[in-house]
Amino acid sequence: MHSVRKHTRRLNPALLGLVLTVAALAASACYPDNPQSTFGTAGPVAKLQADLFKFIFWIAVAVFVIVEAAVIIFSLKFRAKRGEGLPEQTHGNTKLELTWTIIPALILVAIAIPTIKGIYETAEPPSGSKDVLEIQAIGHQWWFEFRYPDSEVITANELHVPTGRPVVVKLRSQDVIHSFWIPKLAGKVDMVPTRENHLWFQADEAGVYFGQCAEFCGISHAKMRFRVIAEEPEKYAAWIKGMRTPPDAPAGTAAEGRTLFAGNCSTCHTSDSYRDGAYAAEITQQDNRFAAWLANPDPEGPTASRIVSAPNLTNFGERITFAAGLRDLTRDSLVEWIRDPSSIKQGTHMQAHAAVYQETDDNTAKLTDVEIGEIADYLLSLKPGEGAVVETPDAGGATGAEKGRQLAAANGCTACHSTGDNTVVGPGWKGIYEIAATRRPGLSADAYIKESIKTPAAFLVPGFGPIMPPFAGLSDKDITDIIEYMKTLK
Ligand code: HEC
Ligand code: HEC
Ligand SMILES: [Cu+2]
Repeated sequence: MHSVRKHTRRLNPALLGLVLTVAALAASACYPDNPQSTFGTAGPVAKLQADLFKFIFWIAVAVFVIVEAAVIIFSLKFRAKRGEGLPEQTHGNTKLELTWTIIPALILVAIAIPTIKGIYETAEPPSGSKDVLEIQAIGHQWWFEFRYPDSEVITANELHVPTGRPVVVKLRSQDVIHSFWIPKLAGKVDMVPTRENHLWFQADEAGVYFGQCAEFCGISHAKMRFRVIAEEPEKYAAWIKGMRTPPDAPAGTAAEGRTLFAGNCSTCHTSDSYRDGAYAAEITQQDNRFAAWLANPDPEGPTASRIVSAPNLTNFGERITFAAGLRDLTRDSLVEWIRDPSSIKQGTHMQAHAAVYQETDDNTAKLTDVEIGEIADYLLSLKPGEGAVVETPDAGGATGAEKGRQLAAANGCTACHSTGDNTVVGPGWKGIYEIAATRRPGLSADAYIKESIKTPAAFLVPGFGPIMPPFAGLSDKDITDIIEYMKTLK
């Protein structure tokens, strides 16, 4: 007993070493060159936040040193001495109490002033800044979607921004609460379903910055990352132009891959947002899916159906990473992902919902190695081609049946409906106009088709479930064009 007590009283050098090592390791995360360190700031917003942190930190250090020093000095100086009785008992000291109330109040005021100023300065770019770029970021389990409304570009997980230009990011979520954070540039601000938050930042220097979801959002929360690619304005403009340029037709294995992709992957993934009208169509489709879920929440989450929101893969071959910043984009890593997404990221909605992973023993893709390689080759071939840029936006052009055909493709109708009489997900559209006239007594073919599009649940074709999302965003004119197109499908 005696020896044990003696032992614990001495400082154990091994333990001290361990504590110091762990502390040093933890502190090394603050090293400014670390990709997620908030100290190596690369723009005005992050700098403001870091400066405020340092200001408060040094005040806290001063308070700590003064208080601890007083505690030590007083306990040494006034400690009980042998033979002394109780010290003199006093109660209250107005002067002292006023002092230690006023000093902390002054310290809090000193902290509050720059903090409140900072809240305003991080909310909006300085007034008078011109040429502010607006981007929309949407959180999904477990990836980030980025939309550029001015250029009608949609992409995922890699946010391209021009250097030296303020960027306002509108933040939303289509499932749970996420948080948007780019340690070296700005953050964090929550992405909350059904409401819009925003933040702004500016990248002063070109570079690749790490982003991370900073609000626990499910099993793969830690694997929900992204990259900010800040580049000189000319390079940024070239990237936007590239995103509006279709790739050249794939050849060889990539051409085989395109067919496999269309059959297995394109129900969820869009890969052609350069097409006229594709930007609006993709957003309408997603918003409808989310609105339908909000109106009638499924306990399994907004992704209970077979079609879930998925990253837009337009010109995917240009990306440097994928799977929400988890892997560098290489053929090998892509093959690994397609074969078994959970080997890279657990719980993806891709593996949980895509037909190609269902009903196998280990949930790996029902595709041969050759087929998986072909799909990877196709995805890697998606780069801006030699063809012309598709100018944004073009409302004119096609009318009537041709416009209807384009609308059906752009809105994803053709992902579920074939033009033959076979079932893909919904009934085939062969002879649909004649069939429509007979479906609901009292409803004309036109009225029935309109109802089917706006409120599909009002009547279910026998043998089918309530899978079709409502397309509330289509105008009467659009529906007339779709009906014109349906009349041609005899
Ligand atoms: C049921 C809908 C669905 C289907 C079908 C589907 N995916 Fe996905 N895919 C997703 C979702 C959701 C994600 C995002 C996963 C994550 O990061 O959590 C994703 C992510 C990806 C990514 C990474 C994208 C990025 O921006 O980093 C690639 C590449 C990909 N899928 C390829 C495919 C291929 C190839 C197929 C066909 C074999 C396929 N997907 C089928 C839903 C789907
Ligand atoms: C997610 C798959 C899916 C998508 C996308 C989809 N539909 Fe459907 N559609 C269905 C299913 C399933 C049915 C049958 C059940 C029902 O009546 O709702 C159906 C039924 C219909 C019907 C009635 C068919 C009949 O034989 O009576 C019409 C018309 C229709 N869809 C039009 C469209 C149009 C136009 C679009 C695009 C704007 C579209 N659908 C998009 C799945 C889909
Ligand atoms: Cu998240």
